[in-house]
Amino acid sequence: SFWNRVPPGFKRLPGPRGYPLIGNILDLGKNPHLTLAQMSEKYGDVMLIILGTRPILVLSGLETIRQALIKQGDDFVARPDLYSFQFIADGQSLSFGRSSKEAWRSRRKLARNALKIFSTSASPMSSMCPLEDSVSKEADYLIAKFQELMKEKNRFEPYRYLVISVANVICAMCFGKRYTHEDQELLSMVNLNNEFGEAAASGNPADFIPILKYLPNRTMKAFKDLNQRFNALVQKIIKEHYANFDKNNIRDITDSLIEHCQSKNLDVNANVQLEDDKIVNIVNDIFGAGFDTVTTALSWCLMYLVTYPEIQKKIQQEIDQVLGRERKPKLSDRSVLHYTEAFILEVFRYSSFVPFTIPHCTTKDTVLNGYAIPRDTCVFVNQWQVNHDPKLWDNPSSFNPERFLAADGSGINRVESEKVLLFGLGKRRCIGENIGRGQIFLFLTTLLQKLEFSVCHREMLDITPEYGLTMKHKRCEDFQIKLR
Ligand code: HEM
Ligand code: HJJ
Repeated sequence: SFWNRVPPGFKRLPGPRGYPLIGNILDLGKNPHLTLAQMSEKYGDVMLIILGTRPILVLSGLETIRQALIKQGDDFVARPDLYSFQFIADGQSLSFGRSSKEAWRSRRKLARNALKIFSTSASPMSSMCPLEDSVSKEADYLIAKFQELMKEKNRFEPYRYLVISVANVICAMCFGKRYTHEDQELLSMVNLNNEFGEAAASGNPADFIPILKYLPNRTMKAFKDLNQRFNALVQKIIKEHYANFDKNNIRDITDSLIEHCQSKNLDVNANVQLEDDKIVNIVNDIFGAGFDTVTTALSWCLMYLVTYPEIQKKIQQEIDQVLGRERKPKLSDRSVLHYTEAFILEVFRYSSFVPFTIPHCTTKDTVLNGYAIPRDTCVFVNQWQVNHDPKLWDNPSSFNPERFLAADGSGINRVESEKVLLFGLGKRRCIGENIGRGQIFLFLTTLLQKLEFSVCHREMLDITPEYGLTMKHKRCEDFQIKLR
């Protein structure tokens, strides 16, 4: 194969030897992010593994990843054609799909614009920004719900309620709609045990071992079902939007995408013509990414708050000092609540709950760190490795928010905070980063201003991440709250 014929003048890509037909798939084990981080110590920042019979380039090290995704961004901008991705939004997903570069670029731009209009830019109707408005409302409902649950059962599992509250924020932006905590239609979609993240994770065996497509496979079955239900729900909501569409009253992101479909026919300069459904189904990705990532992040925040009560106290002291007990947090408070920001950054770094980016793919033959890399090579980017690299961090395995505070007490240490890699980099980097960070900050501060979190059996807390596109912890039924 190509891989045995290294072009003259180039080094052979380093990596472990694999078995015939399966390559290194069994070497990955249950925690590919840990295994590949460990392997990178031996083989370096650019290494080659084989999954099934497919060569995979694995990137580690912040500088190497910056070189690939930023400086050589065009060479690494595509997505590979993986089996599991064809089930996401019928293979038409903005994030996982393989449309032409031009089509992807204009869809990405549409998505960014829509997000900007319906998140943080002030609407003419309200003096507040929609994100602040909507998180404030949902967090208040959540506080009331937690109190109710304490009265009924004296302990509860928070994820199941958190996910509805977070989904409601993105639902308001996408669909102008909100659901109750008991709504079965939404719950069946969002209150899952990572059926999406398991199948969409880097290194899913079904993507690399052809025969697994034909054998019964619980992960893939659940994944296909979920995507079908997800698409059906979004399609239904889109239909309703078409039925009541009024171009003089654009209510939400779905309306703004429909409006674009109707006006694009006049846009003779557009370099690509997208079909209408490829425009409107952008909401699939925004909604899916929007609830899953933010809920996971907040859920990790709660786990670390109850694991480290003294850290929770410090955050609350900062909130008391800056906001007091009554004033609602605003996005602008992010620049003042330094310790809270440091805590969120440390949750991002330490949990690294998005251990790999979505896989990338090379668009042409290229060279990275002196290694020749052919066109159409699948690339895994190990974010977890960067966030735990002993070359970058003091004591990477200790949970310590203070590492992000500037020594002179002036705020967040920019150099340290910019080393945290969780949203990808370059042309494919997350388009929801600002909304995600903002929403996490607003939920967390609103909850901690009013509530103190604890668990009844702290010695039994299990905060081991379970591998996936987004990593979750086991559900914990032992949460308790006290009104402050
Ligand atoms: C892509 C992380 C929140 C929308 C990504 C990627 C990562 C990521 C790692 C892949 C980058 C790559 O492939 O190189 C996160 C984290 C979040 C978050 C950690 C929260 C803490 C959000 C939110 C939205 C969103 C709130 C939407 C409102 C997207 C989309 C893509 C993406 C559409 C695909 C971009 C593309 O392929 O061009 N995100 N995300 N994300 N994210 Fe996020
Ligand atoms: C989805 C399209 C979905 C989820 C999530 C749970 C789009 C975390 C990283 C990137 C975020 C990008 C996206 C994540 C998944 C979709 C998306 C769809 C169902 C889902 C690295 O978003 O049709 O269905 O269930």
